[in-house]
Amino acid sequence: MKKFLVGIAVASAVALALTGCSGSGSTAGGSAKVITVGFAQTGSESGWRAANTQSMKDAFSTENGFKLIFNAADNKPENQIAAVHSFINQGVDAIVIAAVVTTGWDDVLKEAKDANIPVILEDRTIDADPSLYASWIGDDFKQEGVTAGAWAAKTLGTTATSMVVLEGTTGSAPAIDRATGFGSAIKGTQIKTLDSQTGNFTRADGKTVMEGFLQKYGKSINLLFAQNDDMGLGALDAIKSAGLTPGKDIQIVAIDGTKDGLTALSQGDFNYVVECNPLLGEQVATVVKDVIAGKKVDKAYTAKDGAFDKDQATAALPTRKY
Ligand code: GZL
Repeated sequence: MKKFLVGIAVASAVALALTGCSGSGSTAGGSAKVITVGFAQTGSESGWRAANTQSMKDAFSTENGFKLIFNAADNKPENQIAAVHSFINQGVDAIVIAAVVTTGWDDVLKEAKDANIPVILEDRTIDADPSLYASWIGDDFKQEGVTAGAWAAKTLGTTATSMVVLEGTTGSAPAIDRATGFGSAIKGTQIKTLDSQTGNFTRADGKTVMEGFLQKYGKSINLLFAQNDDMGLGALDAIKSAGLTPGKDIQIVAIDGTKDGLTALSQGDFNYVVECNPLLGEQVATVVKDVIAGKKVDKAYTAKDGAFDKDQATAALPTRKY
């Protein structure tokens, strides 16, 4: 599994684009053939998703030799399957998928394979025969969970701690893997889970579910693990409305590292934020061009992720790209 530094990927992709020496062969006049790509995005559920979508649209530009057909599925798996069927029927050159959930992909991916249309996964992984897709580009969700859990274990593990969890989209790879990683990191500590429910990676649902947790458990909650910044940001409203102080009465650890999440951390509302880099577009575009050109590509490209405490967030904010 290859780790990539977005900076290096950007340099190589720009170099390839400038020299025009990538893409599927060349047409008369030496210009590369336009590559038509169908992109099945989850939807627009979070700040992270907005940054990921922009990164993909920037990379799959006409200047870079692409025609992008973009579909946002409103986080409905059935909409995504329909979008991929449509891309196949349109005869696109390649399909990129950020899968809402991990299951239900084999049949439509077999259709893409039968149509000789390569599939590349970005962001989320799926449970399907690996021969049905050329490559995956994304972040290590399990490690993100381990990093968040290790902070919780170090900070609160030796005192009786009651935790509630705002889970991501049910059945999605980040929700599954972050929970696994976090659970492994707090094993054997005094952190006990009071409740765990999905907030669908959105602020609105994060607030609603946190309101329910507060009605049920009140001041006995010491820690909130929000599987993305947006649900944690929604929970802040609920915590403050309950007359409690986030970051103090209830400590909060979240994952994504968006500007809003790092701002909450810098202001003391959050206590720790683990990064999940959404700027995947350049790497995905490079892999698509290589696949179309018949070059060998790795099965997985993993983005580098960091983590932030209050001071690190304050230092990072002035130049934060998303
Ligand atoms: C993670 C990505 C998740 C983010 C959420 O790579 O799939 O989906 O953590 C987003 O913010 O909605």
